[in-house]
Parts: sequence; C-alpha cells; structure tokens
Amino acid sequence: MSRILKVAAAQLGPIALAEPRSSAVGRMIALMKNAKAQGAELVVFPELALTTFFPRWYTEEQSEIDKYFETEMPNKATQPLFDEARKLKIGFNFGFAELVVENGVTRHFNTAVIVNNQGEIAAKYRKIHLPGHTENEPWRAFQHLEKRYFEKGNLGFQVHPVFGGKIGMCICNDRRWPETFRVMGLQGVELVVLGYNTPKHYPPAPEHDHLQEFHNHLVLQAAAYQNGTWIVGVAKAGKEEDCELIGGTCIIAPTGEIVTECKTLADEVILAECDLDRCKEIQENIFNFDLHRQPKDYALITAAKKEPPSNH
Ligand code: ING
Repeated sequence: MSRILKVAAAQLGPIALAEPRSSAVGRMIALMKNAKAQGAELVVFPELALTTFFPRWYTEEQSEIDKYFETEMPNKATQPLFDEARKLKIGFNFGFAELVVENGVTRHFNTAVIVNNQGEIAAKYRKIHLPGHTENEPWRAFQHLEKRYFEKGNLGFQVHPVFGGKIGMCICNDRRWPETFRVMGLQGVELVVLGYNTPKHYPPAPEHDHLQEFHNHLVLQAAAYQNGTWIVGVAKAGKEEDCELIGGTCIIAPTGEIVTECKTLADEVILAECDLDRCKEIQENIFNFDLHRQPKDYALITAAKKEPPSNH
C-alpha cells in the first residue's frame, strides 16, 4: 500500500525591492500552473515569497518596515493566487511577513501557511528560530535583522492531517536546528515543507561562505533521515539587491537521499512522487522512537539557557 503525494518545489529567483507583490504573485501563479501541469497536488514556495528579503536593511521607521507585512491573508495582492489554486485544485505552502493584532497588541511574525486544494488556509506556522541581530551593524556587507523586525513564533512545531498525510512546516533558520524536526518527528510527521532566503555570505564567519550550499543539504538530509520524513526545501535564490542568495531547492526522501534538486538560481519547478508510506522504513526501524529513544538522558536539551544569547 503506498500513499503517493505528488509534491512540487517552486523556487523563486530574486525579488527586487521595487517589485510589487502583484509581480511576485504573478510569478508564483506561473510556477503553480507549471507544477499542476506536471501532476502536482501540493506546491511549496519560499520564505517571505511576496517581497524582497527586507531584513537586509536597517531602519528605525516602523511604518517603513510595516510596508513589507500582510495584515490579512488572503488579501488583495494574494487573492489571485488563492483563486488560481482553487481553480487548479492544487494545495500550496508559502511564506510571508504577518502583521497581526492579538489581544490589542500588534505582533510581527515571519509566517508560512498551508492552503488546501479548495483555497482555504488549513495550517499556519510562525518562525521560531530567528537568526541575525537586533541593532544596526554597519561592519556587515548587509544586515540580517530578523531579530529586530520579527517576534519569535508562538504556534510551536505542529503536524497537520492534510493531503492524506501528516505534514509539518518550518522556516529557513529553523532547518539548522535538529530540535525543529525531532519535535515534529515525535508527532509522526511524514512531510516537512519549508522555504528559505539564505545569503551566500555569512558576515560573522566568511570562511564558511563556500559551505553554505553544503550546510543547506547537510541539515535537511540529516533531519529527513533522523526522523524518517520527506522534506521539501525551497529557496528564494539568486542575486537579490546585491545580495547573493543560495539555491539548492530540493526534495529529500526519508532515507536522507536527495530525490531531485533545482539546477538554476531562477524561477524553477521540480517535482517528486513522495510515497508517504516509505516513512515507516525509518520510523519503524532505525529511528523507532518507542524502541530506541532514551529521553531520560536528554534532559539538557530542553534545559533553559544560562547566559543571554550571543547576537549572531
Ligand atoms: N536565513 C539564513 C539561514 O538560516 C543564515 C540565516 C545564513 C544563518 C547563513 C547562518 C548562515 O538560512 C534565514 N532567513 O534564516
């Protein structure tokens, strides 16, 4: 018995600062149509897919920052994407900057949603591991101010019964932290979808710049294998406002094998038939958590932090 879910990864090339949301949405719709034509049931888009990666610039003007945020979803700019998805009967996942008022408090999150093939939002995730820094650091070639512009997500790492499987989400830097996937692995996740905007240059450790593509696949392949889950990781790629973003969009099997990956740094669709029943090969054997995990020896992993976090 095999539950095959045809999943497409829709990589986006650069989104210019001046590029309106309608342009990004138009590109996403073209990629969605391509994915559907290849038989996809679900298409995954990058993190912050509607605008340029604005945390690369410092500003103190909150009104300037809020311009990059969506106050409702769907909204005027994204309704055409939801309408097309419903027409094509295809589900999708994408990331955007979410501005929301909760209990009278204005909150800013780096968010992603799963939309079902009826065009309804079925699940939401808010990024938990926010990289970068909070103050302007002019020594850097560009800023990475996610800690300034976003709050830590408050929805945890959930697994959702959608598309006939157990599907989870994370966003970008989350993928570097094994805890992200283990929390979903402990919920029996079968497919994790995520987007990323990863600069080639990492100012605090430029000696690692040449390893960015390797680290991207390293963490995704390890996470897939160690939790017996499919993973679809989708880049916003290419030279975006003078900042080189890595590509490396890929679909990874529960064995940790890269099944397919993008070859360009532009808008590009790849597709894989994800047999969700293959997760059992790992989850019932080498990483059978009930049989083999020893949580009594892992207490340090969830212990509270001691000193204030370093600012990179
Ligand atoms: N971007 C990067 C990421 O984690 C980064 C930040 C780049 C961290 C390079 C370490 C090295 O992929 C986002 N948006 O999290």
